Amino acid sequence: MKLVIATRNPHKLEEIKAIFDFKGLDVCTALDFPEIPDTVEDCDTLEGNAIKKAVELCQATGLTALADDSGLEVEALNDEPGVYSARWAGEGCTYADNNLKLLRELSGKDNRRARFRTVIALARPGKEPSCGGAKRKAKTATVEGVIEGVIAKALRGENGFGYDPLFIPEGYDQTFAELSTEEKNKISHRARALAEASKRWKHLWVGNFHH
Ligand code: ITT
Repeated sequence: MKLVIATRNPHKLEEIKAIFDFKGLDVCTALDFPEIPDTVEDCDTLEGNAIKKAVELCQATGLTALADDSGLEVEALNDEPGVYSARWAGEGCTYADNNLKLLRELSGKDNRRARFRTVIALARPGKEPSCGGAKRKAKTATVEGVIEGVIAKALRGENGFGYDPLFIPEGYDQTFAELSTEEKNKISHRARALAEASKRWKHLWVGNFHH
């Protein structure tokens, strides 16, 4: 079965490819379809955006599509930036801009608890309508992964991406950016969601040989 991963974020792709068991799958990514426009992530939930990304790519390619939408939820900020994590400091902002904004917003606050959440959506091609022109249908499902932690008082570490230099996972002293890639990929929100995805959906592409 051919599966397309609905992201052009190289950091996310690297993590997904390192964690997920793609045995039995012929895998490609949104980078293999440069002519297909990026999904506008305008839903107000991670789940909505993950489904939208997966469905659009599934419909455009006719392939089964897997999409990840992730965000950082900070308790003292009413779970912001959440679904707005990528562009929190403004359109075209960098990871550094977002991290500086986070430090600013939390300065003087005692509660630094936060969690990373990933929702993964799978969209499978449904039956194509017999007359041309109409969009292909898609069947969807989602799984989720969460890791709790706290926000550090200063940026630490060079690994990972995004808010990693500020996120200290529960039970650790180091930030995600100070842990090795292997260590992050064992415990992260994305790893947990991908483990669940593999458990839930593996039967779609592995086995069935004996039936
Ligand atoms: P795609 O939509 O193309 O997949 P994206 O960068 O927009 O890429 P998300 O919407 O899922 O990805 O993620 C929103 C932001 O959340 C992302 O830009 C990072 O700043 C942050 N983020 C997501 N996963 C992260 C992780 O594992 N570590 C640190 N920050 C992360």
